[in-house]
Amino acid sequence: MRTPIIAGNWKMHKTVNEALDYFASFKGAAKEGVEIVLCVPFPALYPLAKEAKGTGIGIGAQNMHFEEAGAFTGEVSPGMLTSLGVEYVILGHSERRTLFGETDEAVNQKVQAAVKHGLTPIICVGETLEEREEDRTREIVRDQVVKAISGFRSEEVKKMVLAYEPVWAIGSGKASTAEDAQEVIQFIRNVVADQYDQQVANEIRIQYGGSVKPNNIDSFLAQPDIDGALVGGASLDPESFGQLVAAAA
Ligand code: G2H
Repeated sequence: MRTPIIAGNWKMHKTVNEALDYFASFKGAAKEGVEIVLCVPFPALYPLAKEAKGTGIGIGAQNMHFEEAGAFTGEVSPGMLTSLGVEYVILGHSERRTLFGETDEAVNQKVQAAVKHGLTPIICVGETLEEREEDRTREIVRDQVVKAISGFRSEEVKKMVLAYEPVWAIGSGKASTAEDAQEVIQFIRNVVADQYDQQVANEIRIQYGGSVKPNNIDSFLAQPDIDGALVGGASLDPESFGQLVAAAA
């Protein structure tokens, strides 16, 4: 019932030429029944959005400011993204939260701005290793989800994408087990049901992210509440990312 969504998060990798070379070999990977998104660094957005037209592959940014315009040196607004043909934006990635001080309140403001501009937000939540060891995973994740998605209409929430990314699994090669990820993602779905209603919870897509690779993606996709993956390292190579897309088709 929910279309799986496989999103690549290139983080701060690839020049424009490298991005174009990648896209040339990747574009044939588009498959029926799976939504594919490439979230690339700002300079590559325009050239890739132009190339991606009509291929069935969506292009996303990895961050943005929530204001329309103004004296915010170094920032990019939602309207600037949509003017390039960008359709998605990752918000609240743990690297933004920990390295750049992004708060839950800022994430909520960014989600509001994304929705207003018709961008699909991919909202990341997840606990640190310390929080997991203190048995606070549910409390942390619940708090992040509630704050990020508060103040919307049900119709808007249904179209959002959530990504559960345990911080300890990011780029560490140490993925969560599929069963543990399922448990937390089912919990997140219940949080959405509490905040809105069961129908919204049934329709919103929730990805797993954190060291997803071609050799472990099947176990995640086999879980009833996991609707795809947000992939960092393994999205940098067009062949492995193509394998991840094929696994979801
Ligand atoms: C988590 C993920 C992409 P990786 O940050 O969002 O990265 O797959 O390299 O763990």
